[in-house]
Amino acid sequence: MSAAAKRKPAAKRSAKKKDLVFGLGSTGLSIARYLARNDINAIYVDSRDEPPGLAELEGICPDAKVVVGEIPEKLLKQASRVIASPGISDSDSFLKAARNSGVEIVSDIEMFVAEAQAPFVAVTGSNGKSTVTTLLSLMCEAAGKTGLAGANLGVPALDLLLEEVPDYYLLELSSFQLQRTKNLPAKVAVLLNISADHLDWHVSEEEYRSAKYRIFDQAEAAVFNRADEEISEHLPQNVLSLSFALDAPEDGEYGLIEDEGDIFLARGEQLLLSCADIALVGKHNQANCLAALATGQLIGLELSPMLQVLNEFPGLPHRMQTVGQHGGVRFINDSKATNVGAAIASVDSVTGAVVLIAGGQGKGGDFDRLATSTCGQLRAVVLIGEDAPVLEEAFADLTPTMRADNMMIAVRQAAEVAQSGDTVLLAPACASFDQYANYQARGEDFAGAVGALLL
Ligand code: UMA
Ligand code: ADP
Repeated sequence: MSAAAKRKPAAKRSAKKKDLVFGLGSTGLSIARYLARNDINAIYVDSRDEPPGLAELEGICPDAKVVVGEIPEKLLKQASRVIASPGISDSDSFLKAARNSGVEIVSDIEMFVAEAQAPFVAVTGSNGKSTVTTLLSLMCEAAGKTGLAGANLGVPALDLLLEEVPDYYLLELSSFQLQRTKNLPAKVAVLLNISADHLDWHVSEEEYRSAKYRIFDQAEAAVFNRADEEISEHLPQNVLSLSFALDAPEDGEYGLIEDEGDIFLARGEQLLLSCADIALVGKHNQANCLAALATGQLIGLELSPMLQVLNEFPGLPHRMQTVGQHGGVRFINDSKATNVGAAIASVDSVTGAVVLIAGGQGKGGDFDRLATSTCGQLRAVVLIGEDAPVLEEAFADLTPTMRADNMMIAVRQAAEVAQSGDTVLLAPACASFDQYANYQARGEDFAGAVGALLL
């Protein structure tokens, strides 16, 4: 079906009722750009009094109706459907009212899928999504294909349609986006791992996991983590699938093999690359590399350029980045470790004792698990942010804890307690929004504080 034919229902809808776009962050603006270039008039709403995208929205569609702050439910009478930003949870009162009135709620991903003129790879998981999506983008480039990466990472999905049609779209998808997307016929669906997260958005861990499994629903092929039995149980039947894990692989699957004292990434019995030659740090990143190789195989990328990428890519900013070294102590910024699973992987990937800086908005995370899994390696924990008391309780009797009012104090306290050979690691296990605009700002604050300390 042509793109114009597919758009027809939306154009028809606009004659009577309109799309109602809920949320004026980066997703909302990408939806506005998409609707404006298709001459579709919409209503724009945001529950914040001063949403971040307001001024830009005026430039995109100056005549559109915009409502901010309290959103009257009667607006739903004019709405053909609500296109909701991912950060707004289903428990939001306006979305509840929409559901009660029978107004359909959709995601920008649903709209993207209806328009995309190239196959797409969909990547999800609790952790490692951005790393794997970026590896795939670099691997495509190295292998002479075009791969456009976006969605939860960087460019919102609908803005990818502004670029020339690539060989593959590479979509990083969050559980929020997956939960609201019915139609997702991925060329390859990749599920990296699942550990509890976002329990302030999802009503239960079960709902969070179910959202992740949706990635497989209509996929042509799947890449999955065989170490998680529950993931294996949700694999679609009768589709091509490749597994990865950190154990020795069966024929054709991806894993690790030890050979003459070295550990290698391997496919079946074939040794591909020594782990010592991977630029990324940590066991979790070996898993990410294996997932990217399996996915690359399924989209027809040649092996040798893919391995070259693994040899060279040092990782994205704010993920296991060394930002300073002093008196035998290394300072690592892993601000993107925003949940318990990530922070455990982060501590595990460091050799020697760790002084951990953690805290922020806990999102209902299981901090007892964090404390018991890491305490053997921790010299101390410095706690920041609004959920510091909850973390303090979890670490009590296991690891010495300290509280810090800001990052500068946290870094100073951590440096004082660290001994030569230790690592001071920012892996907060929490979202940053109580103290910062985002995880990047938190990571920059940490790097700045380390820089000031070492002056
Ligand atoms: N909000 C309101 N009222 C509104 C609209 C939003 O209070 O009317 C709040 C939300 O509750 C949320 C915040 O504003 O706390 C931002 O939400 P949003 O969905 O409007 O944000 P966008 O700017 O559109 O960014 C979203 C993703 N954000 C979230 O899912 C929270 C971005 O992922 C994504 O890059 C972007 O769309 C483009 O697709 C960020 C993220 O933190 C990186 N994602 C989570 C994660 O990776 O853990 C899932
Ligand atoms: P996401 O996009 O899913 O948040 P990233 O690739 O940005 O994932 O990595 C975020 C953090 O998650 C990293 O800094 C690291 O602490 C942790 N992490 C990355 N990959 C994995 C993995 N495969 N398993 C567990 N933790 C991981």
